[in-house]
Amino acid sequence: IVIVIIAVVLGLTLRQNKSEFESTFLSRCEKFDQYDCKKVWDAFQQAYVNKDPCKVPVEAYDPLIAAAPFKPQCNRMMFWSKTKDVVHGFTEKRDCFVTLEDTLLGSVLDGLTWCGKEGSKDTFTNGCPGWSDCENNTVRSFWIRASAAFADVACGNVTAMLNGSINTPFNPTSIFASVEVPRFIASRVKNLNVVMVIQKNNISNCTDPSLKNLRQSIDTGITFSCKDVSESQIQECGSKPEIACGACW
Ligand code: N1C
Repeated sequence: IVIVIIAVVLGLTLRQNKSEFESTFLSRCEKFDQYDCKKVWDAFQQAYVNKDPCKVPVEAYDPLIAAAPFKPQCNRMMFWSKTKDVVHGFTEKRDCFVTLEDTLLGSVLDGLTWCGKEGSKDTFTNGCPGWSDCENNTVRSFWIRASAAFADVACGNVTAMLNGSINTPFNPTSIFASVEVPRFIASRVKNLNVVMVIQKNNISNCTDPSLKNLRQSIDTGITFSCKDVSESQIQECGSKPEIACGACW
């Protein structure tokens, strides 16, 4: 009996408690059916655990993408750059578009920071490198890999919301420009429709020179359009379900 008690106590103290991060990951994951969240968690962890957080290449997340692949949702896929709040304010209310954050991996990791450490099998949420502290950082490599996989399945009419309140709405250093647009291929994607979000103090619109770069960088065969739409019009459509998705702008 004494031995059994000692064994149980030892086992309990040695067993690592689920971290808050893992709990968040699993509870967000479990909102999606048809996925084995424990498997997804394991595939996720292997990408960065026990590694220098600045030495996690984009490919480290390949097994994670394979464990939770993206399904194409033709004519409904929404991309964005510097317009996250407007986009999600809209997509939360209306079932018109699917963003990366509506997929399992995007929703599970949205807003989170994580990294590993050499010589440790834990996940840390403090002291992780920032977005531009080093090239191959844990969080940035994830978003690049996930965005690439999401763009790889884009098909039909693709929508992108860009920000008319900044100097360069189509910025070559953004994930949208550097990772997603180059993956839109004419055999899958018919049109790229840009919605330029116009606020009161907008400084650019569809005539901005950076949009010419976008038009020129898309695969030949994909048609391009750009429409200036006020933020209030997007919000109005978000709150009026009687307006058809296709009639929002
Ligand atoms: O660099 P960005 O914009 O152009 O990236 C946005 C682009 C979208 O189309 C998404 O599909 O890339 C995808 N994406 C996300 O879905 C996402 N969710 C949260 C890219 N980054 C994402 N984040 C965080 O936003 C990420 O941690 C990073 O800090 C920003 C990048 O957004 P951006 O510069 O506005």
